[in-house]
Amino acid sequence: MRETILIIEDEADILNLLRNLLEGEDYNVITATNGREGLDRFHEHDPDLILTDVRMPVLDGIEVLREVKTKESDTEVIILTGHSDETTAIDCLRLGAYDYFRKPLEDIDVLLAAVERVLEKRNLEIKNRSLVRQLEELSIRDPLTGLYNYRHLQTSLDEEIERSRRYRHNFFILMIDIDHFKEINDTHGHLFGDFVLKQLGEIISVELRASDRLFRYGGEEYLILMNEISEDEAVSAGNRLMDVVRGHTFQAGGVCAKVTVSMGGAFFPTDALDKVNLIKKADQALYRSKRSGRNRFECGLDSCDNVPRIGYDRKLRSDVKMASGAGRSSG
Ligand code: GH3
Ligand code: MG
Ligand code: MG
Ligand code: MG
Repeated sequence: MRETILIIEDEADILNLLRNLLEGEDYNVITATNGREGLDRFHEHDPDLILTDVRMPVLDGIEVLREVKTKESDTEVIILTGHSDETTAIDCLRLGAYDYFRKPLEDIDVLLAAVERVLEKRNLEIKNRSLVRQLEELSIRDPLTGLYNYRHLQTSLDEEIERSRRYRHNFFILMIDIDHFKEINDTHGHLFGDFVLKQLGEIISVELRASDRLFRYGGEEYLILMNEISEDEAVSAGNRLMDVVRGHTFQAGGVCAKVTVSMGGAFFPTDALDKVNLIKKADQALYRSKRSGRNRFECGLDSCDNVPRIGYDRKLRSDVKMASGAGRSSG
């Protein structure tokens, strides 16, 4: 790809010399004759490099440099100065210019080498940054399903608890475990099992709001983090997910299978005030779903053990609330 270089220079002969030179090296060259015009070109074209004079009418090169460097742009700047501007040139380096050259430009090859070098450096930096981003992204994903992984769940929960405490928000976690998944593997093979894990992640994702986050919690376990949600909304979301899974048929390689899931949910802060206990509450609710026959959704009620553990149904839930007098706040 051809790099774009913006030359800002008020002396026409220097401007033309540089333009011819850089075009000769196959760069895409744009020009401006003062700092104001130069900044306009900069905003329009987002050039890779700016070669700018210092002393110019309307707006000088220092101001151009300042503006470019405050814009978090990747644009590099090389300064062209008159002989008397040595201290200015050094100031420019401090402000983030890559290099400076004195006019008249005596050794054009040195300037061209600097242009080549700074563009190489810039491209390398951009590539590195994108690699770092890719690595960061990989480190928070589960390779099979592409969902967020267990490690990312831990940091996300820490952050969510922090935020919810500060802004007095509540949030909900929903743990999902596939029922008798071992049988899927045993009957149809591990590859088909992998396919089910992946596709289940996909059909759950479709149902979620943009602000919900879905994690692969473990082997055949998922966890959804739903923020700023009322208990009623969370219960409907959970019930909807149960129905979506019940209604789905997994089909691949001539095999057709249906699965069910058991789910357990817990609210912050009504069910627990910290991460460990919140996960424990959801896990206990999930365990109750399993124990009462699977293919069910339960929520972590307050730890009072005389409260009957009832399958999650909106009406039953409010009956439980009234009967137990637990006085949980919702919303
Ligand atoms: P339950 O209803 O009690 O949850 O029964 P289950 O069979 O789902 O639970 P169990 O914990 O006995 O078995 C989970 C199975 O999930 C066993 C394990 O081989 C399988 N599993 C875990 N991770 C993967 C994976 O990445 N791919 C496949 N195909 N299977 C996996
Ligand atoms: Mg000038
Ligand atoms: Mg399990
Ligand atoms: Mg299971």
